[in-house]
Amino acid sequence: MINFTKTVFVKSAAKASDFPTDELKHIVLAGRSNVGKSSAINSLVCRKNYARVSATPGKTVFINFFKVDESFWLVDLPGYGFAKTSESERKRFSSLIDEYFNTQKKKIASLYLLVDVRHKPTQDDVAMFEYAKATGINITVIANKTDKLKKNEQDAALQLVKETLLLEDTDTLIPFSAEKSFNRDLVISDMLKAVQK
Ligand SMILES: Nc1nc2c(ncn2[C@@H]2O[C@H](COP(=O)(O)OP(=O)(O)OP(=O)(O)O)[C@@H](O)[C@H]2O)c(=O)[nH]1
Ligand SMILES: [Mg+2]
Repeated sequence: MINFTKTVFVKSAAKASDFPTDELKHIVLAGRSNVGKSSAINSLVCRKNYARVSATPGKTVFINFFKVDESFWLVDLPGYGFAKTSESERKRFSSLIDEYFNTQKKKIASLYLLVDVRHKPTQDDVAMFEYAKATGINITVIANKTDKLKKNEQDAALQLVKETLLLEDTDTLIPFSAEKSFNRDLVISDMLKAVQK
């Protein structure tokens, strides 16, 4: 059984030549800046402040590679859609992300698209979802920050995520809270299934 608490941070990649060259599979976390990708990694590995968590969004500007129990790569992509990022910075990391997908696609076991359960998914979220579908990348949607909603608000919020991303019955949507580690086990078992396939 792969043990998530045996995770080590290996490197931050600023360019394609920094990407891992081994054959281990990749589990990728993608989503808007501030949605909680780094926090989700902290929750999964049971450590606080392991993956960098920023109060100011747009801080993860490199692709961070964590190796889980010598078994697969957990990949923290820089968040998109942060308005205050300069045009040149935005271009730099969107080309970094493009390069990542173009060169690593075959190794991606699954992509986890994090969305903020409180908000309608953005155009960028829809584009990321469609990209994964069109490329044949296995995708799971994680609706993060459920702790910020009341129980009776959650169903409608999840429904809005489903409708906006045009999820089909075969797609997986997991309500999650990185803050409270709600559904951590479910996310982990989904990831392990993808890696072991
Ligand atoms: N209440 C609550 N806050 C959360 C949750 N997940 C993340 N946050 C907060 O949201 C903010 C952004 O979290 P990050 O994990 O840095 O987000 P990110 O997606 O890695 O952001 P970038 O690195 O900029 O792309 C931080 O203040 C977190 O504490 C959650 O499940 N619940
Ligand atoms: Mg981050």
